[in-house]
Amino acid sequence: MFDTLSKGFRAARQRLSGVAELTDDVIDEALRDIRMSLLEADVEFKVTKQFLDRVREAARGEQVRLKAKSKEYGTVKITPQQAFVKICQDELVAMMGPVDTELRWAKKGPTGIMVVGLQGSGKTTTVAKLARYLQKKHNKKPLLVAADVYRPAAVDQLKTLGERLDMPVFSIEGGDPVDICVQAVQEARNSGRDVVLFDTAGRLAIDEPLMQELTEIDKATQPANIFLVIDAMTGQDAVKTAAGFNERLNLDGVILTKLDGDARGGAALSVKQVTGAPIKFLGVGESLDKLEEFRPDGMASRILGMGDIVGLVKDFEEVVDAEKAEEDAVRMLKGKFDMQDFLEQIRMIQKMGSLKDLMGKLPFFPDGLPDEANLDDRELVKIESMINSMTMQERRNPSVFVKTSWEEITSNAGKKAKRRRADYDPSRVRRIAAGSGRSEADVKELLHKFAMMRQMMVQLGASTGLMGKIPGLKQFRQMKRLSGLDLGALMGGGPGGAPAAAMPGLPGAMPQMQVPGMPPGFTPPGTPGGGAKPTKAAARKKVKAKRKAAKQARKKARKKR
Ligand SMILES: Nc1nc2c(ncn2[C@@H]2O[C@H](COP(=O)(O)OP(=O)(O)O)[C@@H](O)[C@H]2O)c(=O)[nH]1
Ligand SMILES: [Mg+2]
Repeated sequence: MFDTLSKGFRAARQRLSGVAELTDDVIDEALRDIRMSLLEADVEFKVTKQFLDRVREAARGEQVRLKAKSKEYGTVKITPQQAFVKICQDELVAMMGPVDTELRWAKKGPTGIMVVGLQGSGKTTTVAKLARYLQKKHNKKPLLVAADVYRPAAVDQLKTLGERLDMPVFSIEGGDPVDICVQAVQEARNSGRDVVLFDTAGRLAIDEPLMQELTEIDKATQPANIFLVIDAMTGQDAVKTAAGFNERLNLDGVILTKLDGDARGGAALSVKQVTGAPIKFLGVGESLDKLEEFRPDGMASRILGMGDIVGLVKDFEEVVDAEKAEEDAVRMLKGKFDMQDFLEQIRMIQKMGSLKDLMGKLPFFPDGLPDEANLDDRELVKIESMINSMTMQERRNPSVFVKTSWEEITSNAGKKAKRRRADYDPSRVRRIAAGSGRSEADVKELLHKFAMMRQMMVQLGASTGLMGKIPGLKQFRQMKRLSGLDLGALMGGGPGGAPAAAMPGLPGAMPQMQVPGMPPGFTPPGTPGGGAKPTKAAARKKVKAKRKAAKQARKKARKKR
Protein backbone atom coordinates (compact mmCIF):
# COMPACT_ATOMS: atom_id res chain seq x y z
CA MET A 1 0.00 0.00 0.00
CA PHE A 2 1.25 3.48 -0.92
CA ASP A 3 4.47 2.06 -2.29
CA THR A 4 4.58 4.59 -5.09
CA LEU A 5 3.99 7.46 -2.72
CA SER A 6 6.47 6.21 -0.17
CA LYS A 7 9.24 5.78 -2.67
CA GLY A 8 9.90 9.49 -3.13
CA PHE A 9 9.79 10.28 0.57
CA ARG A 10 12.15 7.42 1.24
CA ALA A 11 14.56 8.68 -1.41
CA ALA A 12 14.37 12.18 0.03
CA ARG A 13 15.07 10.90 3.49
CA GLN A 14 18.03 8.90 2.37
CA ARG A 15 19.36 11.90 0.54
CA LEU A 16 19.13 13.93 3.73
CA SER A 17 20.76 11.41 5.99
CA GLY A 18 24.02 12.80 7.27
CA VAL A 19 23.42 16.20 5.69
CA ALA A 20 24.62 18.91 8.02
CA GLU A 21 22.41 21.74 6.92
CA LEU A 22 19.11 22.31 5.15
CA THR A 23 20.40 24.51 2.37
CA ASP A 24 18.16 25.58 -0.50
CA ASP A 25 19.92 23.10 -2.76
CA VAL A 26 19.43 20.21 -0.40
CA ILE A 27 15.78 21.06 0.04
CA ASP A 28 15.19 21.33 -3.69
CA GLU A 29 16.84 18.00 -4.38
CA ALA A 30 14.75 16.26 -1.76
CA LEU A 31 11.61 17.89 -3.12
CA ARG A 32 12.44 16.65 -6.60
CA ASP A 33 12.36 13.06 -5.35
CA ILE A 34 9.03 13.65 -3.71
CA ARG A 35 7.58 15.42 -6.72
CA MET A 36 8.33 12.49 -8.98
CA SER A 37 6.59 9.96 -6.83
CA LEU A 38 3.59 12.19 -6.12
CA LEU A 39 2.99 12.57 -9.83
CA GLU A 40 3.61 8.91 -10.42
CA ALA A 41 1.06 8.09 -7.72
CA ASP A 42 -1.35 10.26 -9.67
CA VAL A 43 -1.70 13.11 -7.22
CA GLU A 44 -3.24 16.05 -9.01
CA PHE A 45 -0.68 18.44 -10.47
CA LYS A 46 -1.91 21.53 -8.66
CA VAL A 47 -2.14 19.67 -5.37
CA THR A 48 1.39 18.38 -5.84
CA LYS A 49 2.71 21.85 -6.47
CA GLN A 50 0.91 23.25 -3.47
CA PHE A 51 2.29 20.54 -1.25
CA LEU A 52 5.86 21.03 -2.44
CA ASP A 53 5.61 24.79 -2.00
CA ARG A 54 4.42 24.38 1.54
CA VAL A 55 7.15 21.93 2.44
CA ARG A 56 9.77 24.15 0.82
CA GLU A 57 8.63 27.16 2.75
CA ALA A 58 8.52 25.34 6.04
CA ALA A 59 11.91 23.75 5.44
CA ARG A 60 13.49 27.10 4.68
CA GLY A 61 12.03 28.45 7.88
CA GLU A 62 13.59 25.50 9.63
CA GLN A 63 17.06 26.50 8.46
CA VAL A 64 16.96 29.23 11.03
CA ARG A 65 15.35 27.22 13.77
CA LEU A 66 17.79 24.39 13.45
CA LYS A 67 20.50 26.71 14.60
CA ALA A 68 18.41 28.30 17.28
CA LYS A 69 19.31 27.83 20.89
CA SER A 70 16.80 27.22 23.54
CA LYS A 71 17.43 28.57 27.01
CA GLU A 72 15.62 25.77 28.67
CA TYR A 73 17.00 22.83 26.81
CA GLY A 74 20.43 23.90 25.72
CA THR A 75 21.45 23.69 22.13
CA VAL A 76 18.79 22.06 20.11
CA LYS A 77 19.96 18.84 18.59
CA ILE A 78 17.94 17.81 15.66
CA THR A 79 19.16 16.63 12.33
CA PRO A 80 18.00 18.26 9.11
CA GLN A 81 16.65 14.88 8.13
CA GLN A 82 14.46 14.68 11.20
CA ALA A 83 13.23 18.22 10.70
CA PHE A 84 12.38 17.53 7.09
CA VAL A 85 10.48 14.33 7.84
CA LYS A 86 8.50 16.14 10.50
CA ILE A 87 7.60 18.92 8.07
CA CYS A 88 6.43 16.39 5.50
CA GLN A 89 4.35 14.64 8.12
CA ASP A 90 2.69 17.89 9.16
CA GLU A 91 1.96 18.99 5.61
CA LEU A 92 0.57 15.60 4.65
CA VAL A 93 -1.73 15.68 7.63
CA ALA A 94 -2.76 19.26 6.85
CA MET A 95 -3.60 18.20 3.33
CA MET A 96 -5.69 15.18 4.26
CA GLY A 97 -6.93 16.14 7.69
CA PRO A 98 -8.33 16.83 10.12
CA VAL A 99 -9.69 13.51 11.37
CA ASP A 100 -13.38 13.43 10.58
CA THR A 101 -14.84 9.96 10.79
CA GLU A 102 -17.96 10.99 12.65
CA LEU A 103 -21.26 10.02 11.15
CA ARG A 104 -24.22 12.32 11.39
CA TRP A 105 -27.08 10.83 13.34
CA ALA A 106 -30.65 11.76 12.53
CA LYS A 107 -32.37 13.63 15.37
CA LYS A 108 -35.43 11.46 15.01
CA GLY A 109 -36.26 8.41 12.99
CA PRO A 110 -33.69 6.17 11.38
CA THR A 111 -30.40 7.66 10.25
CA GLY A 112 -30.09 7.65 6.47
CA ILE A 113 -26.79 6.89 4.77
CA MET A 114 -26.84 7.26 1.02
CA VAL A 115 -23.95 5.68 -0.80
CA VAL A 116 -23.25 6.97 -4.30
CA GLY A 117 -20.54 6.47 -6.90
CA LEU A 118 -19.66 5.18 -10.33
CA GLN A 119 -20.30 1.63 -11.41
CA GLY A 120 -17.80 -0.81 -9.99
CA SER A 121 -16.34 1.65 -7.52
CA GLY A 122 -17.37 -0.58 -4.63
CA LYS A 123 -20.71 0.85 -3.46
CA THR A 124 -22.49 -2.38 -2.75
CA THR A 125 -19.52 -3.88 -0.96
CA THR A 126 -19.06 -0.69 1.04
CA VAL A 127 -22.73 -0.60 2.06
CA ALA A 128 -22.30 -4.06 3.56
CA LYS A 129 -19.01 -3.10 5.21
CA LEU A 130 -20.63 0.01 6.71
CA ALA A 131 -23.54 -2.04 7.98
CA ARG A 132 -21.15 -4.41 9.71
CA TYR A 133 -19.16 -1.50 11.12
CA LEU A 134 -22.29 0.24 12.42
CA GLN A 135 -23.45 -2.91 14.12
CA LYS A 136 -20.09 -3.70 15.66
CA LYS A 137 -18.89 -0.23 16.63
CA HIS A 138 -22.11 1.66 17.20
CA ASN A 139 -24.50 -1.08 18.20
CA LYS A 140 -26.87 -0.17 15.39
CA LYS A 141 -29.45 -2.22 13.57
CA PRO A 142 -29.08 -1.35 9.90
CA LEU A 143 -31.48 -1.96 7.06
CA LEU A 144 -29.86 -2.40 3.66
CA VAL A 145 -31.74 -0.94 0.72
CA ALA A 146 -31.32 -2.18 -2.84
CA ALA A 147 -31.89 0.99 -4.85
CA ASP A 148 -29.84 -0.07 -7.87
CA VAL A 149 -32.65 -1.39 -10.05
CA TYR A 150 -30.88 -1.31 -13.39
CA ARG A 151 -28.62 -4.29 -13.02
CA PRO A 152 -30.59 -7.37 -12.02
CA ALA A 153 -27.58 -8.89 -10.30
CA ALA A 154 -27.14 -5.84 -8.08
CA VAL A 155 -30.11 -6.67 -5.87
CA ASP A 156 -29.02 -10.29 -5.51
CA GLN A 157 -25.51 -9.18 -4.62
CA LEU A 158 -26.81 -7.04 -1.79
CA LYS A 159 -29.16 -9.80 -0.61
CA THR A 160 -26.27 -12.25 -0.44
CA LEU A 161 -24.23 -9.79 1.61
CA GLY A 162 -27.24 -9.13 3.85
CA GLU A 163 -27.58 -12.83 4.48
CA ARG A 164 -23.94 -13.11 5.38
CA LEU A 165 -24.36 -10.30 7.90
CA ASP A 166 -27.70 -11.61 9.06
CA MET A 167 -29.29 -8.26 8.26
CA PRO A 168 -32.52 -7.46 6.41
CA VAL A 169 -32.39 -6.16 2.84
CA PHE A 170 -35.23 -4.06 1.50
CA SER A 171 -36.11 -4.29 -2.18
CA ILE A 172 -39.15 -3.94 -4.45
CA GLU A 173 -39.10 -5.85 -7.69
CA GLY A 174 -39.72 -3.51 -10.63
CA GLY A 175 -39.85 -0.55 -8.27
CA ASP A 176 -38.66 2.98 -8.83
CA PRO A 177 -35.48 3.90 -6.90
CA VAL A 178 -36.92 7.00 -5.22
CA ASP A 179 -40.00 5.08 -4.21
CA ILE A 180 -37.95 2.19 -2.88
CA CYS A 181 -35.90 4.47 -0.67
CA VAL A 182 -38.93 6.29 0.71
CA GLN A 183 -40.67 3.03 1.53
CA ALA A 184 -37.49 1.62 3.04
CA VAL A 185 -37.38 4.43 5.58
CA GLN A 186 -40.95 3.63 6.54
CA GLU A 187 -40.12 -0.06 6.79
CA ALA A 188 -37.14 0.74 9.03
CA ARG A 189 -39.40 2.74 11.33
CA ASN A 190 -41.92 -0.06 11.50
CA SER A 191 -39.40 -2.76 12.15
CA GLY A 192 -37.17 -0.89 14.56
CA ARG A 193 -34.10 -0.60 12.35
CA ASP A 194 -32.20 2.56 13.25
CA VAL A 195 -29.93 3.04 10.22
CA VAL A 196 -30.97 2.87 6.57
CA LEU A 197 -28.24 2.33 4.01
CA PHE A 198 -29.13 3.13 0.40
CA ASP A 199 -27.14 1.21 -2.18
CA THR A 200 -27.75 3.38 -5.25
CA ALA A 201 -27.10 2.76 -8.92
CA GLY A 202 -23.92 3.84 -10.68
CA ARG A 203 -22.93 4.56 -14.24
CA LEU A 204 -19.67 4.33 -16.08
CA ALA A 205 -19.46 8.10 -16.02
CA ILE A 206 -21.43 10.91 -14.46
CA ASP A 207 -24.57 11.56 -16.47
CA GLU A 208 -27.61 13.74 -16.00
CA PRO A 209 -30.31 11.09 -15.50
CA LEU A 210 -28.25 9.47 -12.72
CA MET A 211 -27.65 12.80 -11.02
CA GLN A 212 -31.34 13.58 -11.32
CA GLU A 213 -32.27 10.28 -9.69
CA LEU A 214 -29.80 10.70 -6.84
CA THR A 215 -30.92 14.27 -6.20
CA GLU A 216 -34.51 13.06 -6.00
CA ILE A 217 -33.62 10.33 -3.51
CA ASP A 218 -31.79 12.93 -1.47
CA LYS A 219 -34.79 15.28 -1.50
CA ALA A 220 -37.33 12.60 -0.74
CA THR A 221 -35.49 10.88 2.11
CA GLN A 222 -33.17 13.59 3.42
CA PRO A 223 -30.42 11.18 4.45
CA ALA A 224 -28.21 12.47 7.25
CA ASN A 225 -25.12 11.33 5.34
CA ILE A 226 -24.23 11.15 1.67
CA PHE A 227 -21.00 9.27 1.06
CA LEU A 228 -19.26 9.03 -2.26
CA VAL A 229 -17.37 5.83 -2.97
CA ILE A 230 -14.35 6.22 -5.22
CA ASP A 231 -11.94 3.64 -6.51
CA ALA A 232 -8.40 4.55 -5.51
CA MET A 233 -7.02 2.69 -8.51
CA THR A 234 -8.49 5.30 -10.84
CA GLY A 235 -6.33 8.08 -9.40
CA GLN A 236 -7.07 11.53 -10.74
CA ASP A 237 -10.22 10.36 -12.49
CA ALA A 238 -11.59 9.42 -9.11
CA VAL A 239 -10.91 12.91 -7.87
CA LYS A 240 -12.61 14.48 -10.90
CA THR A 241 -15.59 12.23 -10.30
CA ALA A 242 -15.67 13.36 -6.70
CA ALA A 243 -15.75 17.00 -7.74
CA GLY A 244 -18.65 16.24 -10.13
CA PHE A 245 -20.73 14.45 -7.52
CA ASN A 246 -19.99 17.07 -4.92
CA GLU A 247 -21.38 19.83 -7.14
CA ARG A 248 -24.76 18.17 -7.24
CA LEU A 249 -25.06 16.36 -3.96
CA ASN A 250 -23.08 18.22 -1.35
CA LEU A 251 -21.17 15.20 -0.08
CA ASP A 252 -20.64 14.58 3.61
CA GLY A 253 -17.67 12.40 2.99
CA VAL A 254 -15.70 10.18 0.71
CA ILE A 255 -14.90 6.50 1.03
CA LEU A 256 -11.82 5.45 -0.84
CA THR A 257 -11.85 1.79 -1.89
CA LYS A 258 -9.33 -0.71 -3.21
CA LEU A 259 -6.42 0.79 -1.36
CA ASP A 260 -5.10 -2.71 -0.97
CA GLY A 261 -3.13 -4.17 -3.80
CA ASP A 262 -1.28 -1.91 -6.17
CA ALA A 263 -3.33 1.24 -5.81
CA ARG A 264 -1.12 4.21 -6.29
CA GLY A 265 -3.00 5.99 -3.55
CA GLY A 266 -2.65 9.47 -4.98
CA ALA A 267 -6.37 10.08 -4.73
CA ALA A 268 -6.06 10.00 -0.96
CA LEU A 269 -3.91 13.09 -1.09
CA SER A 270 -5.95 15.11 -3.58
CA VAL A 271 -9.57 14.43 -2.82
CA LYS A 272 -9.92 16.60 0.26
CA GLN A 273 -8.05 19.45 -1.40
CA VAL A 274 -10.15 19.31 -4.54
CA THR A 275 -13.63 18.73 -3.08
CA GLY A 276 -13.36 19.84 0.52
CA ALA A 277 -15.16 16.63 1.48
CA PRO A 278 -13.25 14.63 4.08
CA ILE A 279 -12.25 11.03 3.58
CA LYS A 280 -14.23 9.03 6.11
CA PHE A 281 -13.23 5.45 5.50
CA LEU A 282 -10.85 3.34 3.50
CA GLY A 283 -11.72 0.09 1.82
CA VAL A 284 -8.72 -2.16 2.05
CA GLY A 285 -9.95 -5.49 0.75
CA GLU A 286 -12.90 -7.40 -0.60
CA SER A 287 -14.06 -8.98 2.62
CA LEU A 288 -16.53 -7.17 4.82
CA ASP A 289 -14.15 -6.50 7.69
CA LYS A 290 -11.79 -4.56 5.42
CA LEU A 291 -13.04 -1.09 6.24
CA GLU A 292 -10.83 1.30 8.18
CA GLU A 293 -11.64 4.65 9.71
CA PHE A 294 -9.50 7.20 7.98
CA ARG A 295 -6.87 8.84 10.14
CA PRO A 296 -4.70 11.37 8.27
CA ASP A 297 -1.82 11.07 10.71
CA GLY A 298 -1.70 7.30 10.42
CA MET A 299 -1.85 7.60 6.66
CA ALA A 300 0.91 10.20 6.65
CA SER A 301 3.10 7.99 8.83
CA ARG A 302 2.59 5.10 6.49
CA ILE A 303 3.37 7.21 3.45
CA LEU A 304 6.53 8.34 5.18
CA GLY A 305 7.37 4.73 5.95
CA MET A 306 7.02 5.17 9.69
CA GLY A 307 4.30 2.63 10.34
CA ASP A 308 0.95 3.18 11.96
CA ILE A 309 0.75 1.85 15.48
CA VAL A 310 -2.67 3.24 16.24
CA GLY A 311 -4.05 1.60 13.13
CA LEU A 312 -2.34 -1.59 14.08
CA VAL A 313 -3.92 -1.51 17.50
CA LYS A 314 -7.31 -1.08 15.86
CA ASP A 315 -6.66 -4.16 13.79
CA PHE A 316 -5.73 -6.03 16.92
CA GLU A 317 -9.02 -4.97 18.42
CA GLU A 318 -10.79 -6.80 15.66
CA VAL A 319 -9.37 -10.10 16.83
CA VAL A 320 -8.85 -9.58 20.54
CA ASP A 321 -10.89 -7.83 23.15
CA ALA A 322 -10.39 -4.09 23.26
CA GLU A 323 -9.22 -3.87 26.82
CA LYS A 324 -6.44 -6.32 26.32
CA ALA A 325 -5.40 -4.60 23.10
CA GLU A 326 -5.19 -1.34 24.99
CA GLU A 327 -3.09 -2.84 27.73
CA ASP A 328 -0.85 -4.43 25.14
CA ALA A 329 -0.47 -1.17 23.30
CA VAL A 330 0.52 0.69 26.41
CA ARG A 331 3.05 -1.95 27.29
CA MET A 332 4.35 -2.09 23.76
CA LEU A 333 4.82 1.63 23.58
CA LYS A 334 6.69 1.57 26.85
CA GLY A 335 8.98 -1.13 25.57
CA LYS A 336 7.68 -3.49 28.21
CA PHE A 337 6.49 -6.23 26.01
CA ASP A 338 8.12 -9.61 26.09
CA MET A 339 8.61 -12.67 23.93
CA GLN A 340 5.27 -14.07 24.95
CA ASP A 341 3.57 -10.90 23.68
CA PHE A 342 5.67 -11.12 20.59
CA LEU A 343 4.45 -14.66 20.03
CA GLU A 344 0.85 -13.77 20.78
CA GLN A 345 1.06 -10.91 18.35
CA ILE A 346 2.47 -13.13 15.68
CA ARG A 347 -0.46 -15.48 16.20
CA MET A 348 -2.84 -12.57 15.97
CA ILE A 349 -1.15 -11.38 12.84
CA GLN A 350 -1.79 -14.78 11.37
CA LYS A 351 -5.45 -14.42 12.31
CA MET A 352 -5.63 -10.97 10.78
CA GLY A 353 -4.80 -12.10 7.30
CA SER A 354 -2.44 -10.59 4.82
CA LEU A 355 0.94 -10.11 6.35
CA LYS A 356 1.99 -7.61 3.75
CA ASP A 357 -0.84 -5.21 4.57
CA LEU A 358 0.05 -5.40 8.21
CA MET A 359 3.71 -4.82 7.65
CA GLY A 360 2.82 -1.47 6.16
CA LYS A 361 1.62 -0.49 9.59
CA LEU A 362 4.55 -1.82 11.53
CA PRO A 363 7.40 0.50 12.13
CA PHE A 364 10.20 -2.04 11.69
CA PHE A 365 10.83 -1.29 8.10
CA PRO A 366 11.12 2.46 7.72
CA ASP A 367 12.58 2.08 4.27
CA GLY A 368 10.00 -0.32 3.03
CA LEU A 369 10.08 -4.05 3.07
CA PRO A 370 13.43 -5.35 2.01
CA ASP A 371 12.98 -7.63 -0.99
CA GLU A 372 14.83 -10.45 0.64
CA ALA A 373 12.59 -10.26 3.69
CA ASN A 374 10.54 -13.13 2.46
CA LEU A 375 7.69 -12.49 4.80
CA ASP A 376 5.43 -15.35 4.09
CA ASP A 377 3.74 -17.44 6.68
CA ARG A 378 6.67 -19.82 6.82
CA GLU A 379 8.65 -17.01 8.37
CA LEU A 380 6.12 -16.78 11.13
CA VAL A 381 6.18 -20.50 11.71
CA LYS A 382 9.93 -20.26 12.08
CA ILE A 383 9.72 -17.48 14.63
CA GLU A 384 7.01 -19.29 16.49
CA SER A 385 9.06 -22.48 16.71
CA MET A 386 11.97 -20.58 18.24
CA ILE A 387 9.85 -18.79 20.81
CA ASN A 388 8.19 -22.09 21.65
CA SER A 389 11.62 -23.44 22.51
CA MET A 390 12.13 -20.75 25.11
CA THR A 391 11.25 -21.35 28.71
CA MET A 392 8.38 -19.29 30.10
CA GLN A 393 10.86 -17.39 32.21
CA GLU A 394 12.87 -16.49 29.11
CA ARG A 395 9.77 -15.39 27.30
CA ARG A 396 8.60 -13.19 30.13
CA ASN A 397 11.99 -11.74 30.73
CA PRO A 398 13.84 -11.76 27.42
CA SER A 399 16.62 -9.63 28.79
CA VAL A 400 18.23 -12.85 30.06
CA PHE A 401 19.29 -13.31 26.46
CA VAL A 402 21.36 -10.15 26.36
CA LYS A 403 24.55 -9.70 28.24
CA THR A 404 24.48 -5.93 27.97
CA SER A 405 21.17 -4.28 27.18
CA TRP A 406 18.65 -4.10 24.39
CA GLU A 407 19.76 -0.53 23.79
CA GLU A 408 23.30 -1.68 23.09
CA ILE A 409 22.00 -4.19 20.63
CA THR A 410 20.05 -1.63 18.67
CA SER A 411 22.75 0.97 18.76
CA ASN A 412 24.39 1.45 15.43
CA ALA A 413 27.55 2.94 16.79
CA GLY A 414 30.53 1.32 15.04
CA LYS A 415 32.28 -0.77 17.66
CA LYS A 416 29.11 -1.89 19.29
CA ALA A 417 27.76 -3.18 16.04
CA LYS A 418 30.80 -5.44 15.84
CA ARG A 419 30.38 -6.59 19.40
CA ARG A 420 26.76 -7.36 18.86
CA ARG A 421 27.33 -10.99 18.00
CA ALA A 422 28.88 -11.55 21.38
CA ASP A 423 26.13 -9.75 23.21
CA TYR A 424 23.73 -12.67 23.38
CA ASP A 425 24.06 -15.43 25.91
CA PRO A 426 25.67 -18.15 23.76
CA SER A 427 24.45 -21.14 25.73
CA ARG A 428 20.84 -20.01 25.61
CA VAL A 429 21.10 -19.27 21.91
CA ARG A 430 22.57 -22.74 21.32
CA ARG A 431 19.82 -24.40 23.31
CA ILE A 432 17.00 -22.57 21.51
CA ALA A 433 18.56 -23.33 18.15
CA ALA A 434 18.83 -27.02 18.97
CA GLY A 435 15.34 -27.14 20.44
CA SER A 436 13.67 -25.52 17.46
CA GLY A 437 15.80 -27.07 14.76
CA ARG A 438 16.96 -23.63 13.57
CA SER A 439 20.43 -22.25 13.24
CA GLU A 440 22.03 -20.11 15.90
CA ALA A 441 22.07 -17.28 13.40
CA ASP A 442 18.30 -17.57 13.12
CA VAL A 443 17.93 -17.26 16.86
CA LYS A 444 20.19 -14.23 16.98
CA GLU A 445 18.28 -12.68 14.15
CA LEU A 446 15.04 -13.18 16.04
CA LEU A 447 16.53 -11.57 19.14
CA HIS A 448 17.78 -8.71 17.07
CA LYS A 449 14.39 -8.20 15.48
CA PHE A 450 12.83 -8.24 18.88
CA ALA A 451 15.28 -5.60 20.10
CA MET A 452 14.59 -3.37 17.11
CA MET A 453 10.86 -3.74 17.48
CA ARG A 454 11.01 -2.92 21.14
CA GLN A 455 12.98 0.22 20.47
CA MET A 456 10.74 1.40 17.65
CA MET A 457 7.71 0.97 19.85
CA VAL A 458 9.27 3.05 22.58
CA GLN A 459 10.19 5.79 20.16
CA LEU A 460 6.73 5.89 18.72
CA GLY A 461 5.23 5.95 22.16
CA ALA A 462 7.40 8.90 23.03
CA SER A 463 6.31 10.90 20.02
CA THR A 464 3.51 13.26 20.60
CA GLY A 465 0.07 12.26 21.66
CA LEU A 466 0.33 8.77 20.28
CA MET A 467 -0.53 7.22 23.56
CA GLY A 468 -3.29 9.72 24.11
CA LYS A 469 -4.88 8.75 20.84
CA ILE A 470 -5.47 5.21 21.89
CA PRO A 471 -9.12 5.10 22.88
CA GLY A 472 -9.78 5.05 26.55
CA LEU A 473 -6.19 5.66 27.47
CA LYS A 474 -7.11 8.57 29.67
CA GLN A 475 -8.21 6.04 32.28
CA PHE A 476 -4.63 5.06 32.63
CA ARG A 477 -4.06 8.18 34.64
CA GLN A 478 -5.12 6.06 37.55
CA MET A 479 -2.55 3.45 36.75
CA LYS A 480 0.00 6.15 36.30
CA ARG A 481 -0.46 7.38 39.85
CA LEU A 482 0.16 3.92 41.11
CA SER A 483 3.32 3.46 39.19
CA GLY A 484 4.53 7.00 39.76
CA LEU A 485 4.80 7.42 36.03
CA ASP A 486 4.20 10.76 34.42
CA LEU A 487 1.60 9.87 31.92
CA GLY A 488 0.44 13.44 31.34
CA ALA A 489 3.77 14.27 29.84
CA LEU A 490 4.01 10.91 28.21
CA MET A 491 0.84 11.61 26.34
CA GLY A 492 2.18 14.75 24.81
CA GLY A 493 0.59 17.03 27.33
CA GLY A 494 -1.91 18.74 25.05
CA PRO A 495 -1.56 22.11 23.35
CA GLY A 496 1.63 23.95 23.94
CA GLY A 497 3.43 20.68 24.25
CA ALA A 498 4.63 19.40 27.56
CA PRO A 499 8.35 19.15 27.83
CA ALA A 500 10.14 15.95 27.15
CA ALA A 501 9.13 13.38 29.66
CA ALA A 502 11.38 11.16 31.62
CA MET A 503 10.14 7.80 30.59
CA PRO A 504 11.14 4.56 32.22
CA GLY A 505 12.56 2.14 29.77
CA LEU A 506 13.54 4.85 27.34
CA PRO A 507 16.58 3.71 25.44
CA GLY A 508 19.58 5.55 26.71
CA ALA A 509 20.83 6.01 23.22
CA MET A 510 17.90 8.18 22.39
CA PRO A 511 18.60 11.82 22.97
CA GLN A 512 16.00 13.79 24.82
CA MET A 513 15.24 16.75 22.76
CA GLN A 514 12.70 19.45 22.59
CA VAL A 515 12.42 21.60 19.56
CA PRO A 516 9.85 24.31 19.16
CA GLY A 517 6.86 22.78 17.48
CA MET A 518 8.23 19.28 17.73
CA PRO A 519 6.59 16.61 19.80
CA PRO A 520 8.42 15.87 23.03
CA GLY A 521 11.13 13.36 22.50
CA PHE A 522 10.46 13.23 18.81
CA THR A 523 12.85 10.95 17.04
CA PRO A 524 11.59 9.80 13.71
CA PRO A 525 11.73 6.04 13.73
CA GLY A 526 14.30 4.65 11.41
CA THR A 527 16.92 6.92 12.85
CA PRO A 528 17.72 5.04 16.01
CA GLY A 529 19.97 6.98 18.22
CA GLY A 530 18.97 10.26 16.62
CA GLY A 531 21.35 13.12 17.07
CA ALA A 532 24.96 13.33 18.11
CA LYS A 533 26.36 11.94 21.34
CA PRO A 534 25.96 14.54 24.01
CA THR A 535 28.95 15.89 25.85
CA LYS A 536 29.18 15.68 29.63
CA ALA A 537 28.07 19.26 30.10
CA ALA A 538 25.23 18.76 27.69
CA ALA A 539 24.27 15.60 29.51
CA ARG A 540 24.10 17.45 32.78
CA LYS A 541 22.03 20.13 31.15
CA LYS A 542 19.76 17.51 29.80
CA VAL A 543 19.24 15.90 33.15
CA LYS A 544 18.34 19.31 34.50
CA ALA A 545 15.97 19.97 31.67
CA LYS A 546 14.44 16.59 32.16
CA ARG A 547 13.84 17.24 35.83
CA LYS A 548 12.29 20.55 35.04
CA ALA A 549 10.17 18.96 32.38
CA ALA A 550 8.92 16.30 34.70
CA LYS A 551 8.08 18.91 37.29
CA GLN A 552 6.10 20.99 34.84
CA ALA A 553 4.31 17.96 33.59
CA ARG A 554 3.34 17.00 37.09
CA LYS A 555 2.03 20.48 37.66
CA LYS A 556 0.04 20.27 34.49
CA ALA A 557 -1.37 16.90 35.38
CA ARG A 558 -2.41 18.22 38.78
CA LYS A 559 -4.24 21.09 37.17
CA LYS A 560 -6.13 18.75 34.92
CA ARG A 561 -7.41 16.64 37.75
N1 LIG B 1 -9.59 -5.31 -3.42
C1 LIG B 1 -10.71 -4.65 -3.14
N2 LIG B 1 -11.80 -4.88 -3.88
C2 LIG B 1 -12.92 -4.22 -3.58
C3 LIG B 1 -12.97 -3.27 -2.53
N3 LIG B 1 -14.23 -2.77 -2.51
C4 LIG B 1 -14.91 -3.38 -3.49
N4 LIG B 1 -14.13 -4.25 -4.16
C5 LIG B 1 -14.46 -5.09 -5.31
O1 LIG B 1 -14.82 -4.27 -6.40
C6 LIG B 1 -15.81 -4.90 -7.20
C7 LIG B 1 -16.99 -3.98 -7.41
O2 LIG B 1 -17.63 -3.78 -6.17
P1 LIG B 1 -19.17 -3.45 -6.02
O3 LIG B 1 -19.42 -3.26 -4.57
O4 LIG B 1 -20.00 -4.44 -6.72
O5 LIG B 1 -19.23 -2.07 -6.79
P2 LIG B 1 -20.50 -1.18 -7.19
O6 LIG B 1 -20.76 -1.43 -8.63
O7 LIG B 1 -20.09 0.22 -6.96
O8 LIG B 1 -21.63 -1.58 -6.31
C8 LIG B 1 -16.16 -6.18 -6.49
O9 LIG B 1 -15.47 -7.23 -7.10
C9 LIG B 1 -15.67 -5.96 -5.08
O10 LIG B 1 -15.32 -7.17 -4.45
C10 LIG B 1 -11.77 -3.03 -1.76
O11 LIG B 1 -11.70 -2.21 -0.83
N5 LIG B 1 -10.67 -3.76 -2.12
MG1 LIG C 1 -23.52 -2.22 -6.77
